[in-house]
Amino acid sequence: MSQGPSRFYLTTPIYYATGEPHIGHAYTTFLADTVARYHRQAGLRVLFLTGTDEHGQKIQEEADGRGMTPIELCDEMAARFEEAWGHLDISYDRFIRTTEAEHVAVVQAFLTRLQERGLIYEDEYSGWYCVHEERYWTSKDLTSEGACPECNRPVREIEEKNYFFRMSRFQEDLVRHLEKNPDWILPQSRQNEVLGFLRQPLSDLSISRPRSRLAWGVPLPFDPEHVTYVWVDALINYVTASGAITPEGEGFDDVSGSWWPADLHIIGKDILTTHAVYWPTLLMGAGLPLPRRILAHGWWVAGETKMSKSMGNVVDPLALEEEFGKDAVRWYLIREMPTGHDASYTPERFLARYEELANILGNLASRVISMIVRYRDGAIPPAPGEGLRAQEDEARRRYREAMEALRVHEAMAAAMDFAREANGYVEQRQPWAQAKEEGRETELDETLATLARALAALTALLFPVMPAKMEELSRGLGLDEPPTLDELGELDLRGRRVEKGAGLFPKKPLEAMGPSSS
Ligand code: ME8
Repeated sequence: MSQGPSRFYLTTPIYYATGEPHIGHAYTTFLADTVARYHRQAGLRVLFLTGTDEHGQKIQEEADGRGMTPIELCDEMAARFEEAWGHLDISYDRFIRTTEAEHVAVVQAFLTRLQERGLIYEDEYSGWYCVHEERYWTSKDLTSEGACPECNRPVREIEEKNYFFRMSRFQEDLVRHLEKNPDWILPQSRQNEVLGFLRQPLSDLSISRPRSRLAWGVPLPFDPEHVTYVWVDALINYVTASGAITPEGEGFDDVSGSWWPADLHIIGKDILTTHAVYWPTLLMGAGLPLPRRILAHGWWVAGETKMSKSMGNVVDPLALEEEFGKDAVRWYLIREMPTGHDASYTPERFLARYEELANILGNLASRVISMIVRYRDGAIPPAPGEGLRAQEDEARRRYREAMEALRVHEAMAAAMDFAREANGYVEQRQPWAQAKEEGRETELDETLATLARALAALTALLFPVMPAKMEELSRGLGLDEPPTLDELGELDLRGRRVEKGAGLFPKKPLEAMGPSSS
């Protein structure tokens, strides 16, 4: 069904069902959506997975605090995420919830497999636990104040019987895998970080909690008095959704015919260790192939500080969307953050990126369509339209190269540079002068055909990041939908009727950013 180069399986993290989707979740999900749409446009069959992480102490405590049962909270939050993603045009193929029966069965099958291979043992655990990160820490991991090294929150001391996975056995195999695949984790700095981490001896991984302390989880198949550690449960979602393992536990020895292994896990850098150390060693333990690539992107900060719910400084993407439209929010987040690095959210930068859309792309589209209406009665002239062909080819080359290397912001910059060149071409050709002077009809035809073609190329390049606006623009050019990059080669626009729209990106004042911007 889904082996070989004609398929692409990509995932986002599954987000905790404890709070509303915020701009950080939206960024990861937009990035994945852009990559998914790019691959679909290139003719690949795509499985794009997202979902919610619904077990563990964090969920249990949040539900208790709200006077709800955990499943009531999860039902409400999963619906909230699905609604937000639907609203923001996320083209996911599968939304997984870790409370689904199929997933619970696959987690149990996975653990049974590890158990049968002699990789699970029982021992006393004593150490520290951070509920917010759902992570175990040793004393030497903690900050000098004795807090969680990841989020700086207080940690709890734990002493209990746990089951452990023999993660340490796979340390050497993992180092070898990283050395053999220098681009396994992008950006490179994250790959180095993981290699650095693996210079210390790797300990075994606690994979369970006693039911007496935490009931909200997947019972261990070999000891129902314990539930599965939520990170182990959560990571396995990627295999569940691939269809590799049946609920009866079949499939470990042959994943062909399923979507496994994933081509790309997109995550934030906060969850690098769980994805680049726990996950591959668990897969090695189960005898399953590893994901082909991991992209660990950077962090959105507000001014100088990390954006987080507890800091009260998270930006609500849906509020921005109401004022500026979803594609402007998608554009800002994808274009502004150099993929893999941190970026700071400011209302001024948001507006600057919006103006880029309005002044360069929106302006080009409205000028070109208006001139075709005024000078050629709304029909794209039957001229070759080759005036910007070299620039277009170069933009496509840069765009493809950047997308394949997952430098998505650079791909978008290449598209926008091409729009700038098209505006420059208008200035240089001066179609209004060509229209006024006798005998320049052929020249004017060529100018307008070239510009119409440039716009069509822009709809192809920008569709993955701004699907709704690029569909609107392609309809304005008399096309049913944006062409794919491959279709551009043979695109014939001659005689197509253009249509003036309402303006793609209406001008907005700074005040539109809300009170915080003044
Ligand atoms: O960690 N900037 O879920 P989560 C950029 N359930 N990205 C951000 C961000 C920010 N300020 N804040 C959040 C979990 N993110 C686990 C995952 S996967 C098997 C289990 C994004 O709800 C980023 O992708 O805390 C980060 O990795 C993810 O949200 C964490 O989401």
